[in-house]
This record gives sequence, structure tokens and C-alpha cells, in this order.
Amino acid sequence: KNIALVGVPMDLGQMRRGVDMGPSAIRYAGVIERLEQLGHTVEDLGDIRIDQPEREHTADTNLRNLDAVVKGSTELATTVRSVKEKGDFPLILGGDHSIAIGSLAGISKRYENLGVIWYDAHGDLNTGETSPSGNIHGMPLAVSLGIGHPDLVNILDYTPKVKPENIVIIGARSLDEGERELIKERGIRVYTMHEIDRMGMTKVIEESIDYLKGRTDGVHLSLDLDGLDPLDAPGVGTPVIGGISYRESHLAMEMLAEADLLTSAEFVEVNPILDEKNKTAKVAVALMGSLFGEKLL
Ligand code: DIR
Ligand code: MN
Ligand code: MN
Ligand code: MN
Repeated sequence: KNIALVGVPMDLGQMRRGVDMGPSAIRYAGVIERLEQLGHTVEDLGDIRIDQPEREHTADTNLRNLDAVVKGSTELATTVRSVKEKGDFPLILGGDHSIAIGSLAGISKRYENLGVIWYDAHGDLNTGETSPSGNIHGMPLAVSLGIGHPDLVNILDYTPKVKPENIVIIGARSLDEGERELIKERGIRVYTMHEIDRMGMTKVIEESIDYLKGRTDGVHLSLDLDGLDPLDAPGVGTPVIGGISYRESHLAMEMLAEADLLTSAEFVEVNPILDEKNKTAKVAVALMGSLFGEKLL
């Protein structure tokens, strides 16, 4: 594959500063070498420019840092769109999860039915009305469905970016009330920790692949490192105990690699300030290895 690496040093979608250093931490953990060893061509496009906002709240909204997030998302969307136009595989490094708004805006333009695998402890399905925090990193999946602040929803001048029936959420264990309602109302497929425990990750991924294969013409993986258990991925801003293990995550990546289903991916919420000796970035890079075909034998 021709992989185009895009860093997004964004930390304005939530309150734990430091996640803007995620792309550096992931590069430092050896992502380029790891993927090149597998025979892929990697072009590092560097980092998207993120403005530092003058004040936290925009006058007409409770969404924190809205203008700066809109601007960064638009720039990311434009970059990712040109990567897709070249036919390369965008691998986007976060940054907090608000960056998925720009990723999906740039990617989905080329697809009639883009599928999305949302690997996360959270649903990221809040709006300004349902959000308990005002943090945009809790909203990107709703925004991509066309639900939320118009400035976010209309990035690159089209909406929605994804259809509810083309989404699979894996690893959920913390959902807000409005998110639960939206999941039920729109019929979004969710494998919570309960299903992962009960069915095993093998079955969860097999079902997800079968489900998406029939209905989509491309699939984006949006992997929030807080989907993993905090014991395995401690360097995240909103850890939730009882998560997906390191081994289960590797299995999931290996199965996705075998299915050759994905057309883009992003790894988000790596925060080196909260981490233990860059462990979480190293985990992210190990998972990317599996996702791009690494095998022991
Ligand atoms: C919470 C946390 N649901 C919110 N969301 C997170 O602020 O909307 N998403 N951490 O990854
Ligand atoms: Mn910062
Ligand atoms: Mn998330
Ligand atoms: Mn999360």
C-alpha cells in the first residue's frame, strides 16, 4: 500500500492538554519504520496547522473552541481529500477525537456508502444539546451523521458524511443519555463490552466485517485508544475501566487486515503527558503493524 501519514496536533476538542503531542509520540514510537518493514510505501505529510484560540467559548454556543476546531477540521479534510484523490491510504494520527470530523469529511466525498468502525469506550454521538461537557471530541460521530452544529456538519459543504446503517461501534462502555437515544432511534449497530465478553472478539469482528462488506464501498477505522483498557493504554484523557485488551485489539486488527476491507484509518487520543514512558503510542504503533499485515510467521 501507499500510506500517507497525516498528523493532527489537536487538543481543543477536550480539556486535557497534551494530546496535541500524540502525533509526535506515535512517530517517535516508530510508525514509519514499522510500516516500511512490511513493504508499504510511507509518505509523511507532516502535521496539520492548528490555531490556538483567543478565547475558549464562541459567543453563540456552548461548544468549546468551536471556531478553531472548524478551521483545523477543514484543513484536515482538504488534505485527506487530496490523499484519496491520489489513491493513497490515509493514516491519520491524533490529536483528540474531534479530528474525525475532518477525516470523514475528506474521505467520504469519494464514497456513496462509506462504512465506519468506531473503536471507542464512548459513542461520540453527542450534540451541543446532549453533551454533558461541551467537548467536541464527544461529538464527531453525530456530526458525521449530520447532527450537530451547522459549522461542523457542513465542512466541505456536504452532509451527511455517513449513514447510520453503515456504522459499527465496538468497545462502548460509557454512553450519555442522548447518545443512547440516538443509537436506538437511528438503529446504529453497537458491540458494547457486554457483547465482546459474551461473543468474543472473533465473532464481533466476523459479524462486523460481514455486515459492512455487503453494504459499503469503503471502510474507515476510527480507533480511540481509550477503547482499550487503561491498563494497556493509560495515556488517554478519558480512561474507562473494563476495556478491550491488548490481545483482543491485536486480533481485531489482524482480522481486519485479512479481510482487506479498510480504505483509511485514524488512531486518536494518545496523550504522552498522561502516559507511562510512551506506552500508549507504542501500543498504537503495534496495532498499526497488525492492521497493515504484520505476522509472526
Ligand atoms: C463524554 C466523553 N461522552 C463527552 N466522551 C469521550 O464529553 O461527550 N469520547 N471521551 O471519546
Ligand atoms: Mn495545545
Ligand atoms: Mn472517541
Ligand atoms: Mn473515547
